[in-house]
Amino acid sequence: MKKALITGITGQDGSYLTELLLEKGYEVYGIIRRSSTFGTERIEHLYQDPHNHPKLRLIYGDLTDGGNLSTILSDIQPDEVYNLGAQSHVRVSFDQPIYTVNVDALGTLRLLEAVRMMKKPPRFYQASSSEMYGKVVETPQTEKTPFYPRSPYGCAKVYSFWQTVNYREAYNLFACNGILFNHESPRRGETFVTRKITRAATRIKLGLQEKVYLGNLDAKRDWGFAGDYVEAMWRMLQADQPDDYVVATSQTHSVREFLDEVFGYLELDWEKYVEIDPRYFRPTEVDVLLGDASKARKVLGWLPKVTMKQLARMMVEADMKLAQDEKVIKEHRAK
Ligand code: NAP
Ligand code: G4F
Repeated sequence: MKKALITGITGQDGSYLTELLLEKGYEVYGIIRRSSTFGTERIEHLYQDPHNHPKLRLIYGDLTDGGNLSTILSDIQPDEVYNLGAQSHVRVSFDQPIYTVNVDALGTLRLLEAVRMMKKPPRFYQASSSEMYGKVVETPQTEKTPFYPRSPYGCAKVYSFWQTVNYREAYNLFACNGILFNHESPRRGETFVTRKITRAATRIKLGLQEKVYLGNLDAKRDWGFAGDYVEAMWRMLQADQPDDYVVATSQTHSVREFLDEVFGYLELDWEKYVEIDPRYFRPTEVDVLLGDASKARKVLGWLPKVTMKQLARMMVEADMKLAQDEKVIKEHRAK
């Protein structure tokens, strides 16, 4: 039975990847951070399922603690390591640049060092990002497009990208970068724009909220479904050779178009409910991202299955259930 270790297991991608690896018969180990609340909602259904015992195990750790990462690796001796842990919010990285770099850049280096020190180093996946292209120098973006990051987050991810390449070349590690374009799901964090919109629109539809405050509506993103994208991560670590791959849908849409799709599906006119709040503008913005995933298609046989329109509807339907539950609770309290 193969063993995988995942940092960021409690996040959106960590939860989908855990599902995928358990289905494939892996023993999955996840690093979680100690906090005063649980924070394991996204993997609760997997953890509570008796079929997964003892195949899913959670261990306390943190990307800021290199000694702890080494201990975890030598205790588990995993075959594959997926480094998904990060302070992943671009806007927040302007408020917390040093913390973001500590986790997203140095955290990767700490983990790579722990991997390198092992007698039998595991295969390594690094969660690289389309944010590295930033102020894009060509469209669409491929594995060969130069980086021009536009945020502390983007800069940290560029650092981790090159450390991963360097560890591959210097120490012959099987280390891969997945350059993933934006991917969303009903499990997306509620402060990212797609989920913020689907949460707000469904609550507005049920009379639970009146307005939603957003920033730049002209930004364009290549949005895919997280469930499709974790399959690409896994395929990278099963390939004959380690390499770097763009993972994207090759379609780009503006925030405005996403609003049209979501509010239109709910038969609402978003212009009546959306207000612009400059707090959500970024000091430097990434205006448009569009990926070319033809290498992943050719080498890994990977293709996205869900379009932006299907994704928006999937998220609306899930958030409508949440909003309905909230409405029942609200009405019950009012009695
Ligand atoms: P996410 O939902 O924000 O999850 C981030 C995960 O990292 C959480 O489990 C979080 O733990 C953990 N984490 C944060 N700080 C940590 C630390 N100091 N030590 C250990 N773990 C820490 O992010 P996601 O959307 O799943 O993305 C997964 C990875 O892919 C991230 O590295 C992100 O930067 C990258 N990425 C994402 C996208 C995208 O569109 N989603 C695109 C390209 C790249 P808590 O639950 O305790 O906070
Ligand atoms: O949803 P976002 O916050 O995602 P962003 O900045 O593209 O970053 C996400 O994707 C990256 C991959 O390219 C990941 F690496 C990263 O970890 C994260 O998952 O914002 C998308 C766009 C931006 O241009 C932003 O300015 O939406 C615009 N936007 C407009 N109003 C907003 C809002 N973004 C947020 N979060 N909140 C708003 O109210």
